[in-house]
Amino acid sequence: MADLEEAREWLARAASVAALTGAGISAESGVPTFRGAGGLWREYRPEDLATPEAFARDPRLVWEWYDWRRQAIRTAQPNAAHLALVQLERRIPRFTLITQNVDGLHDMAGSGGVLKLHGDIWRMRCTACGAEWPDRCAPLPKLPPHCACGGLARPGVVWFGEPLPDGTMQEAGHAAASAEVFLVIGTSAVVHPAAGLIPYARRAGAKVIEINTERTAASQWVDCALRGPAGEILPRLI
Ligand code: BV8
Ligand code: ZN
Repeated sequence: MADLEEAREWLARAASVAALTGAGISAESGVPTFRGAGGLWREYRPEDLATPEAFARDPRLVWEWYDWRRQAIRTAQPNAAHLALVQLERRIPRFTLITQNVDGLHDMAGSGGVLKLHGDIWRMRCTACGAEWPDRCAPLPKLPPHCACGGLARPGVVWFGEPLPDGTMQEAGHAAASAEVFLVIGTSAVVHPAAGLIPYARRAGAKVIEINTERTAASQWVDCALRGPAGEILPRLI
């Protein structure tokens, strides 16, 4: 298992790098992770509410959860980990940032062309006419929100059981397959198909570096496991 110094050398020599981020990279910005202590809301688990079935059954309850999350992250700012990835993007000829997060903090930090596998909590989509639009109101004036056409609006995120946005996973797969170094940052690696990118990158020959406060389902695939908060480790790594 390689250490930080070796990982730094891999990055210094790499012409193509890809990074997969999860909720853990936003933890130091005060955004609750999914499976950590702050992830629970009332007595519900994300898997109970982030589904089309839950929304069809009780759109108001699902919107109460999203409105609570939007209020919780409205004032969140990118942390040193998000900013370190912006530095890396400027230095590496081919850099692709793939995120499972819906909080928009990578965009706010200045990352370009972020591949959002699971959508964006700051976008809405009409369930009737399909219109999509940005909305940063938190709290929302009315729950559930509606489209100008009168149709019920839903959060612009990918729920469990829903396919990922067209082309996004393909582009992420291409980036993982052509990466010399694949960074896995702040994800428990339990959600698919996102988590599948990690063994995929490894089999394609990438050096896989995991940055996480604890061991995860991906740890078996990594060449270098850097244990600790991403906000401290990433700036040292790059
Ligand atoms: C699909 C948007 C098919 C919504 C999210 C059985 C096996 C394999 C797969 C499945 C299965 N059964 C069902 C499936 C498929 C399912 C799935 O993977 N389920 C899981 C639960 C088993 N996947 C799907 O349904 C996907 N769609 O497969 O479609 C299909 C194809 C065609 C046609 C129809 C259907 C869709 C999945 C997308 C779900 N949406 N989010 C919303 O946000 O409200 S997923 C949700 O989990 C978030 O996006 C989140 O990012 C993601 C993953 O969680 P993590 O990011 O990893 O966060 P977590 O809290 O788990 O972990 C945080 C980590 O950070 C921890 O490791 C912690 O140690 C670490 N950490 C904490 N602090 C720090 C830190 N690290 C560093 N520094 C710190 N400071
Ligand atoms: Zn509409």
